[in-house]
Amino acid sequence: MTNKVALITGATSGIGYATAFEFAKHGIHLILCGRRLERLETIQKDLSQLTDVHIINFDVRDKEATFKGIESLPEKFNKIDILINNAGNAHGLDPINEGSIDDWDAMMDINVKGLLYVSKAVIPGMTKRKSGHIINIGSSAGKEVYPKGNVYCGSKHAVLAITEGMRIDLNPYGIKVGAINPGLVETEFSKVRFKGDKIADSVYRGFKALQAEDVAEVIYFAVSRPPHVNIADVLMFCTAQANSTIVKKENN
Ligand code: NDP
Ligand code: 8X3
Repeated sequence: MTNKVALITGATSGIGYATAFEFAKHGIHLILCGRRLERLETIQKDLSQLTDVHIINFDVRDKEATFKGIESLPEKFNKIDILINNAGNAHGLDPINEGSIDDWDAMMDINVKGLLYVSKAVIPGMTKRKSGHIINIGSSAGKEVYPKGNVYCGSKHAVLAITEGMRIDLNPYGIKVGAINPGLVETEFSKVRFKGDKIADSVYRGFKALQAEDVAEVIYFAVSRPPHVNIADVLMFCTAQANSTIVKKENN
């Protein structure tokens, strides 16, 4: 994998950061994206001991900044072999009749439209070179709708549909496309969803949730398969989780 270049969105925490670290261990050159510049700079400093790292600081909702950041990559990083569309979050957990429009906008704009903007900027290089690998981070919420999950589940169902569409349309170019869909992963996800620590701290209590590193290992497995193998779709849960609503907790 040495000398391959991977662009990872949402690399400042959770699954994106763990994937950056996993890729760095295997010598993959990294373009790391996110909104929190200080974190990007710290991660760049740390991972530069393992591989070459370039950072781009933009909000995936900002079309112009997204295109500008990706179009102005230095020569060494401008041939992207692997795109990990990971940036995203849930915002709120409310019945549809009580949901916040700002939360809905955030989820559709980041999880769906942001993924499209980044892909639109990266795909031309891949089609030109007739090679590349795109992994979209979906969710079990993209396969199953749970109570109050409405718009987040909708955004992740869209990610899965877009993944399948990409795989079909990019098939003539030999580009691999797949989705990795985790269940509950203990990251900053719930802090964002519930706007702070109070509720978030209880989400992963009483069972061992997936850790970001567990997902990163599966992502690395997918990108390190031989040229004829494409991992098209993975659903992964922690052992305690059976589906979106059934989780075996210690006090059950
Ligand atoms: P985190 O909150 O830890 O990480 C989210 C990442 O996305 C951060 O790096 C954040 O960076 C970035 N991000 C969020 N909004 C934007 C934006 N507008 N522009 C650019 N970057 C953004 O959560 P996870 O690691 O858990 O989430 C990563 C992905 O995994 C998401 O797509 C999520 O839906 C999915 N997922 C998570 C699960 C879970 O239970 N945790 C389960 C299944 C899927 P910054 O704030 O610096 O911009
Ligand atoms: C994150 C998993 O169950 O919180 O995508 O929606 S869940």
